[in-house]
Amino acid sequence: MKQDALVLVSYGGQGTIEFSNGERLDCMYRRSVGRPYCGDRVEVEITHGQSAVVTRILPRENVFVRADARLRKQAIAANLDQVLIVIAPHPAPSRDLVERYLLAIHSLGIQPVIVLNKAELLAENKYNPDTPLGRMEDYQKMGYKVAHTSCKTAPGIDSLKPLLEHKVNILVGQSGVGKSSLINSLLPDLKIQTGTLSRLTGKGIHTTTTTIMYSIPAGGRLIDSPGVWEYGLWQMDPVELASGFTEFQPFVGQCKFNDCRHDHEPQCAVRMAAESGAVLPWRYQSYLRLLHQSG
Ligand SMILES: Nc1nc2c(ncn2[C@@H]2O[C@H](COP(=O)(O)OP(=O)(O)OP(=O)(O)O)[C@@H](O)[C@H]2O)c(=O)[nH]1
Ligand SMILES: [Mg+2]
Ligand SMILES: [Zn+2]
Repeated sequence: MKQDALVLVSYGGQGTIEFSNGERLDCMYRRSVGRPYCGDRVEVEITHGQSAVVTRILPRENVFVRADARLRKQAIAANLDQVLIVIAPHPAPSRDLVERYLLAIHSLGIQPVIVLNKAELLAENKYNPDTPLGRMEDYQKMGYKVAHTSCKTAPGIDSLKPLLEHKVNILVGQSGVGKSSLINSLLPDLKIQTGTLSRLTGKGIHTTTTTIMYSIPAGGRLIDSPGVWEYGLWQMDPVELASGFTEFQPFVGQCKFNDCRHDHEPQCAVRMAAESGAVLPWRYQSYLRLLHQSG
């Protein structure tokens, strides 16, 4: 018998799937079919009532990837609606981390939310305003959804809740910013959910090593992912890079040269916009760093 299912978690050669009636089952992969990702919709063959094999991976709407040191794409999860970029005062975000994520999310055509967790530490810690922590208002003005959260105290997680419902969301960000803690706070039945995911220990807080999809009681999904030190972007050409800086768009057509990289070219409208303040200078500086890194 063949049935469609959703992949909740994917290990080496096997994973846990969920059927439309909510039932969960461990299943095996076949080399010929390939390895599905968390969030993949698959067709499975069930034999003897209990053992399942993935026979087909259904077409993907998108795949969220990161690039490794050799710029090869590594899949994290598939079929997403929204990516929550989680940052915190501690560990402090690296300089272009948010921009890297925003570029990747833009290229997938899905929605970002920038979440500043451990927000209660902002008041205590003196932080450099010229870092992502000091730019939440700028992001909001640019039209991005932002949320300040704390898993320990005020402001809590209530502002985040309504942004997630009925969507497939993934939490990404540096290790230790509180992605798993947010999931813990957002999902009251997390223990029950982890209980049905066979390989998970559920032994409290520890570094996440596997990407796992949970259900939001009100509808929708929430995916936890392992933390990164730096989010690696794949090779992007200047056009793809600039298109991810959406506020540059009114200016890119006004550059003197069609193939302007918006760097040192004469009469570059983007650079002039940054000089006049029409584009935030720190965003332009970030663009230049990413441009030079992408070769
Ligand atoms: N002060 C404070 N600490 C928090 C908050 N949220 C999480 N923490 C703490 O931060 C530490 C790391 O939290 P995790 O939820 O494991 O972080 P993570 O992002 O899942 O880390 P990885 O799984 O390694 O990627 C834990 O000690 C949490 O108790 C918060 O809002 N405020
Ligand atoms: Mg975690
Ligand atoms: Zn230009």
